[in-house]
Amino acid sequence: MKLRWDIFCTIIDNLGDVAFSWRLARQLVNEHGLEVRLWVDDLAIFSQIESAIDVDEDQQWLQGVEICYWRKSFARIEPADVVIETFACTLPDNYILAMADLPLQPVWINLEYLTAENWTLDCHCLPSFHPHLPLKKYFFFPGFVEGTGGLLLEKNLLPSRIAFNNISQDIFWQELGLQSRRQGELCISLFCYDDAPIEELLSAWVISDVPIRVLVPQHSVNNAIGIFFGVDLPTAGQVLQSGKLKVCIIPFLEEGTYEQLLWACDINFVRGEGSFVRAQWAERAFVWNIYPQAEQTHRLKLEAFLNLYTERMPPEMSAAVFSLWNAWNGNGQMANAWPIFAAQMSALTEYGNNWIRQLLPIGDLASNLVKFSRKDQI
Ligand code: TRH
Repeated sequence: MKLRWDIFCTIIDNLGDVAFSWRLARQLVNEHGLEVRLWVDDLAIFSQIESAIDVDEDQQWLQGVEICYWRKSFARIEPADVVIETFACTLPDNYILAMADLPLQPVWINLEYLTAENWTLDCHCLPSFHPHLPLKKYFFFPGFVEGTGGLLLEKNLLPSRIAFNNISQDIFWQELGLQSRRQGELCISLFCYDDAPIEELLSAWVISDVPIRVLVPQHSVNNAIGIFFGVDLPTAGQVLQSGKLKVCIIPFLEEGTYEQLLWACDINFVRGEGSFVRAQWAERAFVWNIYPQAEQTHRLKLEAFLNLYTERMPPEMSAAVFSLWNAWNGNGQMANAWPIFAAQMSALTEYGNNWIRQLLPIGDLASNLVKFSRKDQI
């Protein structure tokens, strides 16, 4: 009999949480043959990353996953064998009571946010006991080193990326309604938060030595781009030009197409968690805009990742990465940092391959979760 998993996801803001949960759910079905029910509390936001979602349906099947609308008034149901609460979302009370009533406790996992901070190694897989019910919940930390849960990586991702050759790239640009890239042109994708120093970055690009084509999937940052070029809010299809810089606004892409954008560009500016991880598998130079948190705790996260990612880099490459990433996250001058970073681009692409080889032995997050859920001691 197939093991049943329930994944619970609340959408706080943005798209990252649901994009992550949806990716995990599909991988558990496709690669591990599990029966997965995904509970999401906002189908409208979900439909922004998965256009096949019917926002009016409380229950629907998509790509082998049962998707359920997580209403506040949650009917009592039979819990699954493995229960995942993503990012410490709070499970419905009557679901928790139903878990406690089962003769065999489900494996209950709180799947945490991604961070490279060392303390996660001490907490990964630790149980926490419910104060008054016979239940325990395990903490599971995604991560970049052995002793963590690893990162989401589908079996076919790296082979698909390798198969994405020059011909596929040309087709990709055509389908976006854009010309193939010109000789010597630098292609950059841009996805970031509103508070990133966009104006400074665009100014540095305008005076670049080489032509730069920037692809911006439609999102809130378009406002800042419009202000920079002195035009009204730019929309998909618009191309804005100044000096060496050409900014192409493209639609917000379907997930698989966004993946190809990351593969087709030389440098990817990414944010949050999802695009940040996918940029690493793309094996390209990338720049991370971290999700801002209260009391600046994101600064520690940024520093922890930078230390780990640059650990095996030569000093000048590491300095270039530190300086641009810090500036992009509000701590430094983009004008100084950009040309130094750009000069390291080819070396960074090569380094991207070393980095992936460092990540692969950890195993992928979905497989690690499945292994953990089957462990005898649980
Ligand atoms: O949307 P985000 O800012 O999500 C964030 C983070 O996950 C953060 O950790 C979390 O706490 C916060 O939400 C609430 O950025 P992220 O994580 O990159 O998610 C965006 C998803 O959208 C990612 O899976 C890539 C995908 N995407 C597309 O499918 N098409 C596109 O065109 C673009 C730009 C992104």
